Amino acid sequence: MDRTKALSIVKEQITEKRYIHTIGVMETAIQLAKEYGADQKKAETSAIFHDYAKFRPLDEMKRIIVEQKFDARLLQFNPELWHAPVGAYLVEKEVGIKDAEILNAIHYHTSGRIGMTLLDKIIYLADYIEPGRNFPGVEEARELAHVNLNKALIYSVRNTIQYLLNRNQTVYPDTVDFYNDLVMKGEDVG
Ligand code: DGI
Ligand code: FE
Ligand code: FE
Repeated sequence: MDRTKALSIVKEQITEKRYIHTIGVMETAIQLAKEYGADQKKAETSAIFHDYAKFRPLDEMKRIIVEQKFDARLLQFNPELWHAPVGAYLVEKEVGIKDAEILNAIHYHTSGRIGMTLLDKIIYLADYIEPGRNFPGVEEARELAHVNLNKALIYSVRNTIQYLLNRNQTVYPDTVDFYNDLVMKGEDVG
C-alpha cells in the first residue's frame, strides 16, 4: 500500500503522540531493512500498522482474542500485550492487508516468539529503539542494532524482562521463549 494512504488510515486510529512514535518506527524499520537485507516495503507497511489496535477498548480486544482463538493465556497476562495480535487481525479485516509476513510482524511485535523472522525482528527492534524512545538502556540497544541485530534483540528482550521482574509483573511465556530461543541458538555471538 502507498505510504501516504497507509499513514492516513492509521492516523485516524491513534493519538498524535502514538502517530509520531509510528513515524519513528517506520523510519527505523526501513533503515534496519536496508542494513540487514529485508524487504523495505514490508518493513514500512508493518511499522505503519504495528500499533493500529493500541486504543481499541479492552472488551473488544478480549472478544477478538476469544473469537479468533488466539492464545487464551493472553487474557491472564498484561493487557498491554493484546493490541499486537488484535492489530494483526484488524489490519487484515479493516484495511485489507493479506501479506502473512506483515501480519505476523504486527502479531508478534510486543511479545516476540520462537523463530522470529527477519521482518519480525526488525519491527520488534524498531519499536524498541525509535528516536522518540527514552528509557534506561535504549542508547545501548540503538548502538547494537546497527552492529548485530540478534545481539540488539537479546539486549532488548533481556532489558524488558528485567523491567517487568523489577516491578513484580508477570512475563508472558512467548517473551521468555523468544529470549531463550535467541540465546540457545548462540545468536548473541558474532
Ligand atoms: O505499543 P508500544 O508501547 O509501542 O510497545 P509494545 O507493543 O512493545 O508494548 C510494550 C509494553 O508491553 C511495555 O510497556 C511492556 C509491556 N508488557 C507487559 N507484559 C509484557 C510486556 N512486554 C513483553 N514483551 N512481554 C510481557 O510479558
Ligand atoms: Fe505496540
Ligand atoms: Fe509501538
